[in-house]
Amino acid sequence: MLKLHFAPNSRAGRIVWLLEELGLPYDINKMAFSQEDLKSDEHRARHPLGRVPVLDDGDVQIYESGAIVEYVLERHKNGGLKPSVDSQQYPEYLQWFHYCEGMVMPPVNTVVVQTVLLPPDRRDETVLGQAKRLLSKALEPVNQALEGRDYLIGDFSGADIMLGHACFMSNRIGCVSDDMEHLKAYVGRIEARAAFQTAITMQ
Ligand SMILES: N[C@@H](CCC(=O)N[C@@H](CS)C(=O)NCC(=O)O)C(=O)O
Repeated sequence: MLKLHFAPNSRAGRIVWLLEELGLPYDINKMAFSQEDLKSDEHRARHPLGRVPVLDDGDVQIYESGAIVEYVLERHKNGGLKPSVDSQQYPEYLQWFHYCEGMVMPPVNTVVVQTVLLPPDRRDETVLGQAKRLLSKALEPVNQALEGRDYLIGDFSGADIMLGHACFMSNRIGCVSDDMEHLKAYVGRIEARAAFQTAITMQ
């Protein structure tokens, strides 16, 4: 049985979303999003930086949300929710899948650090402003790609689990402007998915 090490309001939600979309059974180790839980010796033995998500699958233990999504799709869904390697959609799938952690999440992290995680006296408005501008620029091509499409490569795929979740987070922190209409509509479609709702409300 798959076992997910989870904390609420984190990228671990991506893996709950994935497993729910796929209908795969799983156990869950719910931790608090706290130093006490995430930086415990027990959790650092799973992830050296004390982060989530981490997935156990028998003898396998794996971290990095993107790697976990790929692992589950290949090992447990026979390549489901991803286009075949020789299809036209495949390069785009790879691009948007990796654009998530490569381009969108770094400024999302900075915005969260500068607005929530740091105590007010250590926040820096300049750093926050730079991160918001960078995030807005990073989201513009996503908005354009979604014109006339329901999901990133047309059909719902693993790329949506990754980048769709990052778009949801960007919207939640107030960084998707109303003029990014395709992106706004996309976030709405994601939020309407039952599997996503299960993931995002899990505490
Ligand atoms: N690139 C990693 C990022 C993992 C990560 O930073 N997770 C955050 C939650 S979204 C975390 O565990 N933060 C706890 C901490 O920094 O102490 C992934 O995609 O899994």
